[in-house]
Amino acid sequence: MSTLSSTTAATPLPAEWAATVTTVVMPTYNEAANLPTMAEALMALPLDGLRLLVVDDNSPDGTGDVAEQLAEKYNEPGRPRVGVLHRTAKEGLGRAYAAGMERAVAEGAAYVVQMDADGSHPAEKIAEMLGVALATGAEVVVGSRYVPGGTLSDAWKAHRKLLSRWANAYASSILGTRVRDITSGFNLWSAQALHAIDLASVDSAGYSFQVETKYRALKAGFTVMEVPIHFEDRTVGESKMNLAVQLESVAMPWRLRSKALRGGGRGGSAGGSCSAGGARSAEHRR
Ligand SMILES: Nc1nc2c(ncn2[C@@H]2O[C@H](COP(=O)(O)OP(=O)(O)OP(=O)(O)O)[C@@H](O)[C@H]2O)c(=O)[nH]1
Ligand SMILES: [Mg+2]
Repeated sequence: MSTLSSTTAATPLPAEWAATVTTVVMPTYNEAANLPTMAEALMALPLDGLRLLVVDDNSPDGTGDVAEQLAEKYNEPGRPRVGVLHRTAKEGLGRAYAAGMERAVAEGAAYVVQMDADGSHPAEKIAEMLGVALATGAEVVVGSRYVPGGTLSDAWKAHRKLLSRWANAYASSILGTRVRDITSGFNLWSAQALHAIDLASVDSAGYSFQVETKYRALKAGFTVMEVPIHFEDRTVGESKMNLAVQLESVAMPWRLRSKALRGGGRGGSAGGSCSAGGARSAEHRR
């Protein structure tokens, strides 16, 4: 099965596409040791329109200050490249994303990329994800571990791989979606799609934000595509995953489904997804 990654990864985007204002929104909590490396990798990409917005929840390790130093380092007169949204308390990944993505769009982003700060997501794939969105008109492009060509870190033990697979199958089967990596945290969104899904009303405080937002996009009739990525394990710093967050992730698909059944959903069925590798056909529902 052919994949776009093999043909487009090394091909630079046309200059006009590379100039598209694309903001990487990066939530951080105690990521001071990771953030400079992340910023360096992003700022080195051949994407003139790329910006980074760090959303820090007042990290005790001083990540917010590190982010300010990076803004000073990379911002140029008339060319803002790094911004920082300081929030006062740790409210969860989902809340940080909702605030950051809203800010990014308000500041003029045509596309927004969600990305962890711990090195798990490959920065060099952003150009490909943007290229897929611009070439196909897809409003959501998922960096996917579970389409052909997608891979997981060897550091992940078998039980963790199984758990991740299971979490995807669990959410997808309850919600009736066909996105293969609906739990992925590495996604590119058009500003139009973000506006339509109404970030302010998203229920998820934690990681289920990834599932809820994709589900809302599908229900609103937007096309979701998936491109394969390699997912690395965190090597520096600590995971913020905890029991409360996991329980929310278990409950959320049921909550979303019952809300949709009660008529609180946003329009059509949520099935459509399309692999950039050509594994599926796109289903537009507008
Ligand atoms: N602002 C903010 N960022 C958060 C919060 N929780 C997690 N993050 C960030 O969200 C990203 C993902 O968190 P991780 O702890 O790596 O979670 P994960 O990738 O699902 O779990 P691991 O596989 O264990 O790394 C990281 O950049 C975190 O710093 C939060 O409450 N607020
Ligand atoms: Mg992580």
